[in-house]
Amino acid sequence: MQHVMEQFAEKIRECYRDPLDPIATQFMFRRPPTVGELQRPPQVLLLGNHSSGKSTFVNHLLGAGVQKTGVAPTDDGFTIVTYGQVSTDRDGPTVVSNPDLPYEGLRHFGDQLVSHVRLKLRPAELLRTVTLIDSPGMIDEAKSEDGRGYDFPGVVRWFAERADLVMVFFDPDKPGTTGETLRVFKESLAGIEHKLLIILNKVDQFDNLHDFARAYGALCWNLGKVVQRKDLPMIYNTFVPREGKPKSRLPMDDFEKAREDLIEEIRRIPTRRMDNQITQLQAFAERLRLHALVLDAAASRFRMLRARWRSILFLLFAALTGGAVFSGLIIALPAVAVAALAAVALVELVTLPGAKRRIVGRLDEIFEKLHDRELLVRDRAEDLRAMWDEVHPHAREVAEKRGLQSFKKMRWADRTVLDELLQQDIPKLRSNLYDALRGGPAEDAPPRDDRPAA
Ligand SMILES: Nc1nc2c(ncn2[C@@H]2O[C@H](COP(=O)(O)OP(=O)(O)O)[C@@H](O)[C@H]2O)c(=O)[nH]1
Ligand SMILES: [Mg+2]
Repeated sequence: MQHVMEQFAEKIRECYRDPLDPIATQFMFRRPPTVGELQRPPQVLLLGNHSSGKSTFVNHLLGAGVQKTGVAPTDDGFTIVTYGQVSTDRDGPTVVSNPDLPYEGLRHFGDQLVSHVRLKLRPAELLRTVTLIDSPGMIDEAKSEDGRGYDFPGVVRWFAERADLVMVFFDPDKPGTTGETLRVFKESLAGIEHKLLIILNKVDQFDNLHDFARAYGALCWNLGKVVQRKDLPMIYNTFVPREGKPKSRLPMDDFEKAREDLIEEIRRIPTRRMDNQITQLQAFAERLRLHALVLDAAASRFRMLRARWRSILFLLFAALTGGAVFSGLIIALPAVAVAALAAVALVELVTLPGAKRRIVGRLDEIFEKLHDRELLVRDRAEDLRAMWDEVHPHAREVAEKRGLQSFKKMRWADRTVLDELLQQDIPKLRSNLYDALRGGPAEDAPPRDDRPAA
């Protein structure tokens, strides 16, 4: 399976390399993800109150005592647990200064954070495909926020953006989202709700169903205030069995099942990641296409206008010179030359810049015109408009800063390749991925016709 996934990854990289990167450069669109970003191993970030059972869960997943656990706040750092044939630990400064590891970006959060980062290499099978990141417990008191000495929500955001799954643990003692947890939801997890898995952990601690229902209700109530989604995310109610501990009084079967589902989600990450990367590729290509088409159309409007003005000037100059020569008024030629120069200056310095500003101000109209047919289809119209709203500010900025005259005309071949990529290649890549997951033909399967053409 790993080999098949590697083939998909290579195809995705190929699409970025050609045609997307050259077109993105030509129209100054944002850069595609780097090879390093595309190749980084799938990651799971574990967040939650201190003592909510994150480290215990990590140990359970790996079947080994990798992380220290305990009721007292034993751990105040970020621990990256990844695959290594020999068990070794590396400290923060070594981790962030190693260019082969994808953690150099953490350096700008300062020495205080770096000294709280640790990398553990362990020979556990699961780590071959997934990297786990255990985090310091969030503290539910407002005043504790300054105590860490680094930007905690910022660091969480950094990890969360690069993770494929973010697990947020709550426990019976603190099913609320106050203090730091609230800040983290608002500042670090906004916009990545689709990666969140919410866990009400340690359910074996409840004495009765009534207590469980109260805690579950409190958690839902609190999440409703901070998670920006129309529906409530799925909550996994579970626990990690520990040796020698008394059995819970609640029937545990469903909670055991939830833990199995959770672990299955983690095992599925490599394929989920590939699916995400195809979605990311499609989103990039769709936005690049909009950006490039609109700027190209604006630039050609401007070029046409400029050509028209230049021919008017030329004709005017030719007519005046001809008139002067034919009517024998050679003496008037210097005056004609001065008038021509003044007209050229007026057009180049006033009229054309004004026209350029007007065209840049009308990108919306150009977008509407280019997509008039597509915009008649209702579902498509909403998506398209939302996408254009996202792309517009950058397109406008580029047009204002670079000037429309600097864009080379978009080649017809590039346009066709972009359309083919969106309408055929990417949907086919996705259906091939689904086929491969089902164990069917991985190569050159025809696109499934129930997938929407992009
Ligand atoms: N009853 C119960 N206790 C748990 C469970 N998971 C962890 N614990 C205990 O809770 C305490 C804190 O766990 P730990 O994993 O260190 O929490 P962390 O601070 O989130 O990493 C430890 O004493 C664990 O033994 C669980 O599912 N049920
Ligand atoms: Mg811990």
